[in-house]
Amino acid sequence: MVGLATVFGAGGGTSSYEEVAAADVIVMWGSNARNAHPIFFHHVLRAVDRGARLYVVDPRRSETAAFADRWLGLEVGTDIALANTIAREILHAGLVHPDFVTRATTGFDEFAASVEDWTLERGSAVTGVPADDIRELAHAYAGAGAAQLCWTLGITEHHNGVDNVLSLCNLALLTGQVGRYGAGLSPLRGQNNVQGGGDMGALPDKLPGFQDVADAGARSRFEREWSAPVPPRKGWHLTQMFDAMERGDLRSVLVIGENPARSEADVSRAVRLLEGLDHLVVLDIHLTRTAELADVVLPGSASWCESDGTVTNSERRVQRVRKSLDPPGDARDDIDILLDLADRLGHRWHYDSHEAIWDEVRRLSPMHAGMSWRRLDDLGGIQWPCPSDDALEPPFLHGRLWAEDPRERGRPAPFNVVRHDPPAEALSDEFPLRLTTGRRLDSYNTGVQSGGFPSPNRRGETVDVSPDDARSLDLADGDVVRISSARGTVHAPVRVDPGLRAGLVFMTFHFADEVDVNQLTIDATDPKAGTAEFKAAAVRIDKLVGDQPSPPPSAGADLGVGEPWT
Ligand SMILES: Nc1nc2c(c(=O)[nH]1)N[C@H]1C(S)=C(S)[C@@H](COP(=O)(O)OP(=O)(O)OC[C@H]3O[C@@H](n4cnc5c(=O)[nH]c(N)nc54)[C@H](O)[C@@H]3O)O[C@H]1N2
Ligand SMILES: Nc1nc2c(c(=O)[nH]1)N[C@H]1C(S)=C(S)[C@@H](COP(=O)(O)OP(=O)(O)OC[C@H]3O[C@@H](n4cnc5c(=O)[nH]c(N)nc54)[C@H](O)[C@@H]3O)O[C@H]1N2
Ligand SMILES: [Mo]
Repeated sequence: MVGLATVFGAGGGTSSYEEVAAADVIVMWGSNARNAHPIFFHHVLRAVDRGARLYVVDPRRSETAAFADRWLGLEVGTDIALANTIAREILHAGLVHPDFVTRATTGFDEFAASVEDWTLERGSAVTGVPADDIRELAHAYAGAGAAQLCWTLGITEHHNGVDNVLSLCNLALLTGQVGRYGAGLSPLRGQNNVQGGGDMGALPDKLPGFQDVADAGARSRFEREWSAPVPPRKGWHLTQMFDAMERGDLRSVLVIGENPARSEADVSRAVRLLEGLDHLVVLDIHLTRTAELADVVLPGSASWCESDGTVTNSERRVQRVRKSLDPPGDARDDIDILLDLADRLGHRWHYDSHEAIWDEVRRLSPMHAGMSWRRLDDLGGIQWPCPSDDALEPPFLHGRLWAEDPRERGRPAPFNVVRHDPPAEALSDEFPLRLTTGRRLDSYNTGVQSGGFPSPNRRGETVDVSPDDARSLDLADGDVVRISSARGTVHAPVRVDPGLRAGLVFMTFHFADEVDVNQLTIDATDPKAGTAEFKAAAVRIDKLVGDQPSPPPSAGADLGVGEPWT
C-alpha cells in the first residue's frame, strides 16, 4: 500500500473483481490466489474461460501456476531484476504507450536510462527465467487491450517490498495499463477486513480515510468531533514496536486479534520481548500462544458472525456484516470491550448503536461519506471513494490520469528508479538452501482458527524440497529432518515437490504449535512499510540418523493427503 500511495496517492487496489474477469491478460505475481484468494481466483478463471492469458510469476510451480499459460519460475528475491528486464524489453520493442507516459507520468527519462543494462540475457541470468518467457510476458502485457497485474506476499514480504511494488507500478505506467476499465493494479488483501482496518486508520501515520496525522486541518476536524487532542506524531509499525520493546521504550501492549508469538519473523526474539513487557493484554476469541504470555486475557470476544459492522475487501467494497448468532457464554462484542476500556481510562465514548459508530466514520472520512447503512443495504456494498449520497461507485481508480484537461488529470504518477537488491541473508556453506514460507488452501495463518477441527485433506507441516535436493541429501517422503537457520531449529517430515527448483525449500506456518517455522525466518524489514522478509531465509537441512528427537506428533503422523487431521 505504501508503494501504491507513493505513485498514485492512494493505497488501494485500482480495479473491481468484475474488471478482472474482463481483462485480456492477467499476471499473478508472487500470489498463490488459487490457495489464498479462491473467490478472487474464480474471477480470474472466468477471464481465462473467455480466452484471457494467465501468467504466474512465482519461484514455485504453485497451485495457481498449474492454471497458467506460462509460469515464470524466478529465483526468490529477483522480482525487481525481472520487472526491470520486462521494462527494457517494452522500451526496446517500441511497446510504450507514448500518450499516457507524456500526459500522466513524470521521471520517464531517468527510469528508462536506469533499466538500460537489463538486457534479456542479463535478466535471465539473474532471475533464472528463460529469456523467451520474459519477452513473451513483456509483449503480452504491453500489447493487451486490458491487463491486470495482481500481487501479494511474494512481492511485499521482502526487506525491499515497497521497491518491489514500485517496480511493478513502473510497468503499468509504461504501458498505460491502469486507470481504464479492465486494466489495473490489484494487490490482494490478506485477512477479510485488512483493507477496512487500514481505511479506519489502523496505520501508524493515518487517521480514518487515509488522512495524514501530520495534516493540522484533518486533525482539527477529528479533535472537534472527539473533543480530545490528536497527537501529530507518527506511531510505530508492528516491527518498529518490537524494536521499541528492545530499547525499553514500549512497556505495555494491547494485542487485539493477532498471534505475534507465532506469526512474527525470528519469533524467539518476539516471544522474549513480549515476555519482558511490564504489561501485556490480549483480546482474542481463542487462548493463543500470545495469550499464554499475557498478564490479562480478555477472553471470549464475539466473532464476526456474532456482531454487527462492516468489512472492506480487496476491491475497496464496503459491505455490512450482520449478527446471525448470539455469542457463546459471556463473550462480548470487541467494540463493547473497547468502549469499556475507554471508560476505565476516563473517556466517555457513547454510541446508541453500531450504525451510530458508522455515521461517525461517514462524518470524518470523506471517502465514506455517501455510504449510509441504508445505501449499503440497498446496493449490497459500495466501493470507496463514495463522497456523497448520490455518488455512484467508480469501478476503477485513477481514471483521471487519462483526462485531456491537465486540471482534471491532477498530480502525475511518478516513475521510480528501483535497483535489484537480493535477499538480506545470502546463502552460505553453512546455510546453503533458500527457505520461503507461505500458505495452503485448507489452513489459516498460525492455525488458531483452522487447527481445532478435522479437515479431510489437511496434512501437518512438511518441509517441501526439490527432487534434486532430495537426491543429493538422500531424502525421501516422510523422512524427518532438522531444518536450521542462523536463528533457530525445527523438525519436520520431508515432502518431495517436483514444482520446486534445486536449492528452494518451502514450509507453511499453519502448524506453528507443533512446528514453529518462524524460529527460522529473518526479521529484516522494509524500512518504508515495516514488513518482514518472511519469504527469504537461508537454511540447512540435516537428515536425522539413529536416536534423534521424534518428530512433533501431528507433523509426522498425518503425512499424506486424505488422512484426517486430529
Ligand atoms: N487458505 C488460506 N488463505 C489465506 C490465508 C491462509 O493462511 N490460508 N492467509 C491470508 C493472508 S493473511 C494473506 S496476507 C494472503 C497471502 O496470500 P499469498 O501471498 O498468495 O500467499 P503466500 O503463500 O504466503 O505467498 C504467495 C506466493 O509467493 C511466492 N513467493 C515466495 N517468494 C517469492 C519471491 O521472491 N518472488 C515472487 N514473485 N514470489 C515469491 C510463494 O512461492 C507463494 O506461492 O492469503 C490470505 N488467504
Ligand atoms: N513464516 C511466515 N510467517 C508469517 C507469514 C508468512 O507468510 N510466513 N505471513 C504474515 C502475515 S501476511 C500475516 S497477516 C500474519 C498473520 O498473523 P496473525 O494475525 O498473528 O495470525 P492469525 O492466526 O491470523 O491470528 C489471528 C487471531 O485473531 C483472532 N480473532 C479472529 N477473529 C477475531 C475477532 O473477531 N475478535 C478478536 N478479538 N480476535 C479474533 C484469532 O483467534 C487469532 O488468534 O502472519 C505473518 N507471519
Ligand atoms: Mo496477511
